[in-house]
Amino acid sequence: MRLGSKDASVYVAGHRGLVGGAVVRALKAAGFANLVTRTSSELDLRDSGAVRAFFAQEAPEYVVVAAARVGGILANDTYPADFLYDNLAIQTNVIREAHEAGVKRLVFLGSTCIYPKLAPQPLREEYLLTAPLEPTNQWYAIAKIAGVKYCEALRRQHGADFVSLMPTNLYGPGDNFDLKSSHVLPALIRKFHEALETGGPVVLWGTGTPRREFLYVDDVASAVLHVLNTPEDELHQAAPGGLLNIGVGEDIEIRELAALVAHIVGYEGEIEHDLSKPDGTPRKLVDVRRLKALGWEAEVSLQDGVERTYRWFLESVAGA
Ligand code: GFB
Repeated sequence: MRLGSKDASVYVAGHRGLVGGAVVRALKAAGFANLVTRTSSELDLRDSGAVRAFFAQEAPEYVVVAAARVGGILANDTYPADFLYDNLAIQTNVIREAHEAGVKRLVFLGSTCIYPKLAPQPLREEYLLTAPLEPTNQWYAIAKIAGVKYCEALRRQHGADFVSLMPTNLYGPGDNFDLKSSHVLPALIRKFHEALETGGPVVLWGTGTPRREFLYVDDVASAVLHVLNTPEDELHQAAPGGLLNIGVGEDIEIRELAALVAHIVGYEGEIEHDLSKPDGTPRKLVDVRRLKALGWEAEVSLQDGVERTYRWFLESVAGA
């Protein structure tokens, strides 16, 4: 059932993360005051008993599952067991207990790495499970596919109004800027910023030829709100299995992204490549027709989003 009244209680799992934080900001800005949150030290979402007790106590009406173990290509490749187990445990507990507690609508967030490595572009929702995955993040992808399928199974078996949203690569204020575990965009902001001091060179991982699509985190939050607000029949017609992509509809080569970030930061020195690091999937541009048909579109351009994120980095990370 769609989110109607501003008094509805909404549980945002993972509210301290990049996406969860943006969803909370967007809900508050839209006038929703009855928000339920827990930090990971207050509630370990991998603990099924604790999650059950939490749902019994709070009985939220709506749930956004933005809690996950996430990271860039190297973190995914280095900690496969953690990425697989933590994500399976978190999402299984939250989705199951939300269903048991009679939650009216649940939005499960994943990533477009659920689609096959060499799937045709742009990636349509129906390409799920049609070919092998990208090896570096297959562990994370398999966990997220299980979450998508669990929501779909609950819809099918019990009529649960649970949907899955798969955003493309995300970035924005609140991102992880740690060079070992981060995604490419925050890594490049940090590397170019630090190279202003050291003089460079800046070292990019891989060949720089893979293409990626980048979505500003406030746009994801607006998509989540849009889906929470969409009437059931429209939502089910647009996304029969309950799966929807979120993206901007255009991508960019990593080396072009590096040039853009260098320009915004003001770095003019050398750029080198570390070819011992993986490239990952060559391309993952998403098809956003389903969400567009429901009336949603991304608003923040890459240039604008990187500028905003660099400002946040200067205030909150570099200046901290
Ligand atoms: O963002 P990223 O780590 O993850 O890397 P994926 C994207 C591309 O940027 C890869 C290159 O081709 C990297 O080799 N790259 C260049 C760098 N320099 C850097 C750098 O300094 N740091 C990083 N991190 N990359 C992740 C998945 O894949 O995307 C996750 O592993 C998830 O599971 C996420 O799906 C959205 O786009 O390759």
